[in-house]
Amino acid sequence: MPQDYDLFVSSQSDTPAGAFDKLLLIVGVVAAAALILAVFGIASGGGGDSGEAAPQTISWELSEFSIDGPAQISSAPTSFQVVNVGGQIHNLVIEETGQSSPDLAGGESAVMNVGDLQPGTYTIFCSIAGHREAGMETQLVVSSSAGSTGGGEGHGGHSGENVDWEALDQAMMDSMLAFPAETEGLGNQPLEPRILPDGTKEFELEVAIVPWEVEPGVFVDAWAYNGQVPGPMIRVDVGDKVRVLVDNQLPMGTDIHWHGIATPNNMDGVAPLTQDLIKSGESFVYEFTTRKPAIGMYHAHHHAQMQVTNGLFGAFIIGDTPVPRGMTVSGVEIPADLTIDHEIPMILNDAGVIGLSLNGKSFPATQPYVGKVGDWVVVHYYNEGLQIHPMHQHQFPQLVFAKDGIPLDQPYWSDTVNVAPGERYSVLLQLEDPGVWVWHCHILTHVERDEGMFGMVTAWIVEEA
Ligand SMILES: [Cu+2]
Repeated sequence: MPQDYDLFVSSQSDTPAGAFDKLLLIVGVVAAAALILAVFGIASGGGGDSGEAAPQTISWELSEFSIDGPAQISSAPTSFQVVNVGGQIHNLVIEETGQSSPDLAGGESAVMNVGDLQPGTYTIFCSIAGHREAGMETQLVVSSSAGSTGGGEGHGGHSGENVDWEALDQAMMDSMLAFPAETEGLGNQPLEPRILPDGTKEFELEVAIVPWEVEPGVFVDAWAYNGQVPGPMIRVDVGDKVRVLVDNQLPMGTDIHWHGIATPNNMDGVAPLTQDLIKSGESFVYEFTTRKPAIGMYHAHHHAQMQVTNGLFGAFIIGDTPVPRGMTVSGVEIPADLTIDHEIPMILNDAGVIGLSLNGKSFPATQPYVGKVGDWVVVHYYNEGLQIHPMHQHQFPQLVFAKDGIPLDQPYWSDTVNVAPGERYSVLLQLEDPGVWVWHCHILTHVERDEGMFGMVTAWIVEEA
């Protein structure tokens, strides 16, 4: 497989003139779809003027650390649709009535039938320890159904009465037109080794907390290798002697596990079983000789639920994983002489301070990918998050040819590739048609919210050859 990172990096940074025109085109289509949805939403939202209060469904979004929903609703038979769009476990409790949703993991949702709430002011909070104090508390005013013309400020209600549908349309259009947005910092950058006299390839990783612009203007305290999220990409050959010097500048201990890569047991990176914890301010040297090709990753194994999701993950690729050149799969012949024009490691995350993201960025800060009609693309999906992500590529079917870096005897075509935590899928696709083609996780709350498009979305900008 050719090493194509120059092309990869440059295609990320230069967006050709005309890309925005193409974006405008798809935005037109999407606007039409949004209009249709809005019409259906109104049609199904109840809220007629007959005087009898129609049942209503109120949407709530839980995240770190806020509860987003309407400030005011009218008294009526009410259900709460509660969605956890964050990464940690949350719930929703109504203090005055004691009603509670189940505990929801990130991405989960539940419907609470709360009945006919009497007019008054209610306190809504999350009862997970510390979360209310951290900001997960809000007030809900329930007004009598006769006087329910006010409100309208709540953005999560969607009950059909006090929702500003036009504002929802506009928020989505604006968020999409903001793509691609420039932000500081780019992860996955190739890390050059120092070649020692005996041929050993030596890499240095400094582990520290750094400011990281996840989405435009939003900086988080990322836990990063060499100041990048994902950490720098390490690429070596089969049979290489590898040395990785780790300098821990975190406020706590850490270690590094080489996921999907064979190492001596004492290099597996699982403190305290295979090594001592690399304490704050300490360093450690990992040394191993690579045995076979791998689409591997490296990440912290100590308090990984926090360290990895906060950014301590990166791609580690060994040798060449063969692409099925010359093979015929489901009637489609893969050219024997194809050359790979773009090779893209795409690391998925959904939790910690980084949150729902592709390669450490949330839409519209995700990198656009630019190619020409006819180009062949290899993508390595990595999931370093806590949830499964069905990665959907518009227009171009993806030939899954390796799972966890292991070549498949029977590759298969898929337009949506499910990637579970810890998994890697390598896919081949060809950019067959010009235009802007979006590429995203298909769990819809991972890509869209009331404020518009965000999270796990990017796009191909395909030009005529
Ligand atoms: Cu997802």
